Amino acid sequence: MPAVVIIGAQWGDEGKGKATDLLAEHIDYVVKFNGGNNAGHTVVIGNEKYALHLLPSGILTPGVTPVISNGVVIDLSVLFQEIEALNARGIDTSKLRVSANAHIITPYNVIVDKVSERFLGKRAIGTTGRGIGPTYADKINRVGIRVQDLYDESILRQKVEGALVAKNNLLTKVYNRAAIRVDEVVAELLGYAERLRPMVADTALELHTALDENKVVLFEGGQATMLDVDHGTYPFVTSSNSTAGGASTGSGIGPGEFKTVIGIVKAYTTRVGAGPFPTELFDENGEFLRATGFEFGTTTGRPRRCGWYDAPIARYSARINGVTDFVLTKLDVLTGLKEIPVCVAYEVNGKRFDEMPVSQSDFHHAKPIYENFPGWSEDITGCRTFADLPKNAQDYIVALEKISGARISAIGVGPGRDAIIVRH
Ligand code: 2SA
Ligand code: GDP
Ligand code: MG
Repeated sequence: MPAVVIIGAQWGDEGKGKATDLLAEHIDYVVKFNGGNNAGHTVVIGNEKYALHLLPSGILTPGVTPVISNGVVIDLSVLFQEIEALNARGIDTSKLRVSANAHIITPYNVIVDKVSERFLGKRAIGTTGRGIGPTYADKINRVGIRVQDLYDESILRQKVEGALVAKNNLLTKVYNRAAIRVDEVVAELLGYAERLRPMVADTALELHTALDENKVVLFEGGQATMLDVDHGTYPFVTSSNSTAGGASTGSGIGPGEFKTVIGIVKAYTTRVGAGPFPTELFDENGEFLRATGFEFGTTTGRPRRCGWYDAPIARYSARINGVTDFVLTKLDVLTGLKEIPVCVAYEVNGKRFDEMPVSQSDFHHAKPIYENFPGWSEDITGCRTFADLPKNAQDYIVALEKISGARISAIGVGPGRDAIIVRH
């Protein structure tokens, strides 16, 4: 399994951090290939809880080389804050490698993210306000600032000037804000250059070399399939490819290398931010899932929208990502429910859809068709084999596996690192 990809199969916060961290003991490199500090991975090790945003969660495992590859957008102030916070808790971050081609989230892109959301009003995406969308927009628009630009002051200045022409027009004429000064931005960015220099690398070359030497490289996706800019519920998505294909373009490793694609799927569904969500619950069951699963944003603290498991979405994710194995997380959160509904198909204007409708309007109006499964009341957090689980929990997993498009190879039964049942 030299190149392994982990992706979220729903709308994020499936517990990817825990799965990455679990596998990290077998791996040599962990690569963050998309997104930025919009991500939030909570990892619990013993009594210690770590919330990571920009750094890959594999950084917590001694001996692993963490890599931030070209597909990531980096807020340098957050990068150094996270490094310092981990160092203060005794975590070694000295092996971190950062791609020279990764794009930098500039201070003006954070401002543009926040003001443009405000101006969208009812049509706002509900972004994390971290400057992610505007930074990827600059990248695609070819006015982005890359890590390597920090080491050529005149190029950096030209690029910042270029990027600010349109931005300052927009900020002053449309958004009623003060213009941003080139000198201030350049000085701020240059302030990080020397600290960053030892980490800057040709990460694609380093990863190729590692794979040639049969090292195990884990690619850790941020956000999730339904938030992917191409395959998610556009425009209510993030601005990167958070599906398995993003691991290839976001790192410079050819698609043929990825033989194992692990989809992380929660035993129910959550979403943060705006956009369609057919199985969303507005009743006491939704409250139960939020409270029991502690469903609040790791980055922003926002309450997450909660709903039942959606099998057409799991199948869609299995297809889009080429999922070889699912890890089903948070099964313990369902303990105590008498009945557990699972969405098996949708109804839109009287018509049944067994798969995700391609039309966004149809998906906005999709009503879930549920099948009910009997619940269990036994505490399952101590279960470590499939056979330890109550019969109804076993049946629930077997039923999900049949309708989700790939085998369920592991099951999370609690937040702790060891609270997992490995089946395959
Ligand atoms: P952005 O900031 O441009 O990426 O926002 C666009 C949409 O993507 C969603 N998004 C997320 N959804 C779930 N989890 C994320 N990470 C944090 C977490 C979120 C938090 O782990 O809890 O703390 O609020 C994440 N990042 C982006 C976002 O909600 C928008 O719908
Ligand atoms: P990520 O964005 O996919 O990395 O997920 P987050 O870290 O944002 O959210 C997942 C949360 O669920 C974290 O607080 C984890 O500690 C927690 N978690 C992960 N697996 C399990 C599990 O099996 N059971 C329970 N109860 N919590 C879990
Ligand atoms: Mg998260």
